[in-house]
Amino acid sequence: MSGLWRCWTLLLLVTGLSHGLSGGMLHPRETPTRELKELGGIWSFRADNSPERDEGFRLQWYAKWLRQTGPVLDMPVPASYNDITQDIGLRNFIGWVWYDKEVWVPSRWLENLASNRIVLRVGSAHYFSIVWVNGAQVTQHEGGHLPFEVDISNILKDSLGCPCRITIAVNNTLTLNTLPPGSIQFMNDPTRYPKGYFVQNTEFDFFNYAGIHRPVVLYTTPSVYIDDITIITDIWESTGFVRYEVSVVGSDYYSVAVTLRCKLDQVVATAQGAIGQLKVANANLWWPYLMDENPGYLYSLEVKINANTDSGVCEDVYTIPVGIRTVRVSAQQFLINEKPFYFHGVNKHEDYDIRGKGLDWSTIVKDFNLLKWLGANSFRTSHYPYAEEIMDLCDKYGIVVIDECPGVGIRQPESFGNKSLQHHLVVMEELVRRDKNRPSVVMWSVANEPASQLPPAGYYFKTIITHTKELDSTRPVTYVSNANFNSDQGAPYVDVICVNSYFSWYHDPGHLEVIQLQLNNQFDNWYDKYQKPIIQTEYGADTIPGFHNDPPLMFTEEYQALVLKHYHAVLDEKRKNCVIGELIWNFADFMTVQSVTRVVGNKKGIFTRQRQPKSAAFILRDRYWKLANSTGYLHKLNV
Ligand code: BDP
Repeated sequence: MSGLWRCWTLLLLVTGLSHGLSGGMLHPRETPTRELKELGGIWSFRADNSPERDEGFRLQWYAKWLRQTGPVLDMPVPASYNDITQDIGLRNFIGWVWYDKEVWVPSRWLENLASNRIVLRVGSAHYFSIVWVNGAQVTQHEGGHLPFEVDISNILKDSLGCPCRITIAVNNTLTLNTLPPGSIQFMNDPTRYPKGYFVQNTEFDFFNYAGIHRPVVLYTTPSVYIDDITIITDIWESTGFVRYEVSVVGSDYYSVAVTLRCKLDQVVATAQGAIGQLKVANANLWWPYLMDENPGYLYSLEVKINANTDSGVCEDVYTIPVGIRTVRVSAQQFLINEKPFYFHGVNKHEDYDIRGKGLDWSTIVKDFNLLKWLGANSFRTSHYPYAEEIMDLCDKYGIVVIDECPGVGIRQPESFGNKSLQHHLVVMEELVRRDKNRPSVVMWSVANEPASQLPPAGYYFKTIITHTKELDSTRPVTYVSNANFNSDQGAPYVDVICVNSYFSWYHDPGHLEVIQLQLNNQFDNWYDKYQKPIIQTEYGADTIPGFHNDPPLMFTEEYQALVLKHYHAVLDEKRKNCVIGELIWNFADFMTVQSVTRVVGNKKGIFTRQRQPKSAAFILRDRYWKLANSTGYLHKLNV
């Protein structure tokens, strides 16, 4: 076992991962009682290139400014570090990298620590993170796509007048028990590889970008504060119901008042108490994009608490958007507000050119504009949870989301063992905790293309799906399969069958003429066996923009267009009974590991990585608007 590996495993043992979550994970917002300070921008950065990747820990890089430990780079946050420099070594780096930043915490925050808390929150950092403030370790987190936070008030109590040093070490090493899984392979043949040479193997098809990917912020709350809010909505005739539960930390003696306002800021309902229900007469429902002239209608729920503390009355206010809608699955339909919903959308990636997976507002807004242009009403967060900033816009625009956890590439038997399972359960807890109140999220996906034909997959997926339903009884749960319908062990437990297939690409490459036969059989087989609605969650073809050939050849724009047309012919027949959706693979080209089947990344996008359309984008656009029209809602929009 090498040092790198040991370093990683030991850390997990020493620090002891906690299972079962406590507390909420509300998105930090400014309110009359809360302030927020963004810590984005340039951070100091240093990769630990020591053979064991342990120099930073041995020499305690967290105990001083990183620049005092050796040479540092300027690194943007949020961003992946891989493509920022010209250094191929950093692009492919595996192990610990270190970030630090000097932060001035506002004096008034520090002067009010008796009645206020200061919380440090990281939107996401890939994959394992340890955080120090002024040299003291304050938290750690496993998992690259979900937020974590820590109350740092105590550490800061003597910091008035001094800058504060925030240090974050991030390790991108994946093991067979991480999500996604991966493994380090040491190349021990001295005639072919230098001493200590290793590579990281993964079984998922996107580049393992790493670093601090989402915003790092400091925010305040009063010492008695709203820790979590859970909202469940229902509809009866024209009345909407908003059930809420507020959890408060810091005191047992408090009162809760909630106020629901419509878009015009008028109060539509109020209630008192930590648990309750609001009734909204003639409710404006939350509808998906293209199903109503006002898609994504959001009310706003203001939660206000008052508590008696030693230092007087303490008030906290938090406001959360609320979409009133229901979701239900029948044998042949996916119903939103009891109306059949057909998913015509895309799979995406968080993949933004040189920023890698770092949050980037321009790309986010451009992508939503392209989705609207395309007439897409939905996407799957393939293959990991996306930034909260993206999810906010899905809620706002009515873009329906299948919210997928990072359970991608679960292919090795060890990744179905108890250790992996326990971690997967925690990840689902974190995901549901973060996204449970989002109207746009209509289904959870616990995995993509696992080796679900393996015997332990049955127990594994039964356990995860059952647990997810216990966490959230209001949404269906699925995972995405590419296994044979007869041998898939987890399919009995899903609510919707989600299948990926690449006929005429990975199977029978070049043979467009077999698509329709094979696709018909695929749907018939799954439906006959399970009588559950089916989504074609992936289909597509790699296409180099500007490559043309007629008759169509693989990799040309003509070939991609024809793959789509053959799939669409079958989908049009099957959506009359069992098929409830189609999601193209992929919205845009994206970066992958280097391999002989990837030409500077995966080229199955209907848009390039720079978001320019290939021919297929126009075909899909034509189709999606027609599909929207056929649902009968579009006439209201006059389009
Ligand atoms: C599917 C995977 C997806 C890949 C795609 C492809 O789910 O992540 O990118 O194939 O190969 O099997 O393009």
